[in-house]
Amino acid sequence: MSKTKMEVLSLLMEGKYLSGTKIAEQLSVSRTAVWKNIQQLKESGYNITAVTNKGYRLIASSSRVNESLLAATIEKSERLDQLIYKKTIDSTQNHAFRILDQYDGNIVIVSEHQTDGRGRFKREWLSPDETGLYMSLVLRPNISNQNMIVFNLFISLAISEAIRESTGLKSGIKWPNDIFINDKKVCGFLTEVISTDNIVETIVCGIGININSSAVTESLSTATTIIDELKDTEFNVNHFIDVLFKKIEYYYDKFLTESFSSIKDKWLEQAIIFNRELTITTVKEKLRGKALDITDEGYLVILDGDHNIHKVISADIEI
Ligand code: BT5
Repeated sequence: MSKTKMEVLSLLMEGKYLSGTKIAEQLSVSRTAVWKNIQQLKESGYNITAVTNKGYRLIASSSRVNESLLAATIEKSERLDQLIYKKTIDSTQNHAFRILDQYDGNIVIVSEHQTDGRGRFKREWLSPDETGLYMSLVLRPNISNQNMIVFNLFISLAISEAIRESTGLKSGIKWPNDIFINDKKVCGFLTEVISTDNIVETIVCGIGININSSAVTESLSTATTIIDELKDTEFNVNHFIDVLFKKIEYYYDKFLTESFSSIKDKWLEQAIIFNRELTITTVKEKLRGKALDITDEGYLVILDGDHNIHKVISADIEI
């Protein structure tokens, strides 16, 4: 698909009416070029209507993942090379490990239903059908183990920014691997790596995002969904996916080329672990205290009740 066609599609993914003039302006192309690209998109099967005085609109269910829109999103990505979409799967994370040797380059596996979704430390990740977005990214960074430590900081900012930008909701980052809205978990992610001789060859990052309300998420008092939080405001999952992958790509690029300090201010702005009493469980100990800072190397600095400073690299945090 040509760059302009992908850009036109991307604008239309929001599901709203857009005039030819507006699209032409935003993409700095002529109105005729917009018209031609729309015709070609229609010929390739995209259902686009045109209404006088309103403009063009892409007709696609806004609550279900549309496979061809997802494919178009991945096709325009400069970092992601291969999409595997499965309506149902045991776990996108397990599938990633099964197939990662079959493809070179970066892969993304997306599903709408997992029968055996997992969190960290073999915990369960509830993934009922048609209620969430479950995906695993297989990335080949070729960096040292030391540089890997800050990966979750970049990914958490990508996810939280995508939620904020496409919904207007004030999501927040709960270090190390959750995204919260109104103090409830809307997304969890986990990062696993394959490394040899101190070099990370493969990252497998699994991301689970609760979209639609379900009996399962309702039964978890600590969980929420985007739709629950939005109440009656419209939400388009295909537009959200488009924004999410743009953010992931942007922050993955930054992760490869820049240090954490380049995004630290933005990250701190969205972090929800500061200025409150925390219970922190690491592999070594359980602490109560307050988070003071996060270092450029990705360590969280904790001040406990006895005024001792601890630097933790990974932990479970209760807020
Ligand atoms: C996580 O683990 O939060 C990482 C979850 C990663 C899930 C993705 S989905 C795509 C990919 N494929 C997989 O199989 N996994 C990844 P953790 O920090 O261990 O949190 C797990 C805990 O979150 C559980 O023990 C529950 O308390 C809670 N939980 C389970 N399902 C949830 C849900 N849908 N929403 C919110 N909280 C949930």
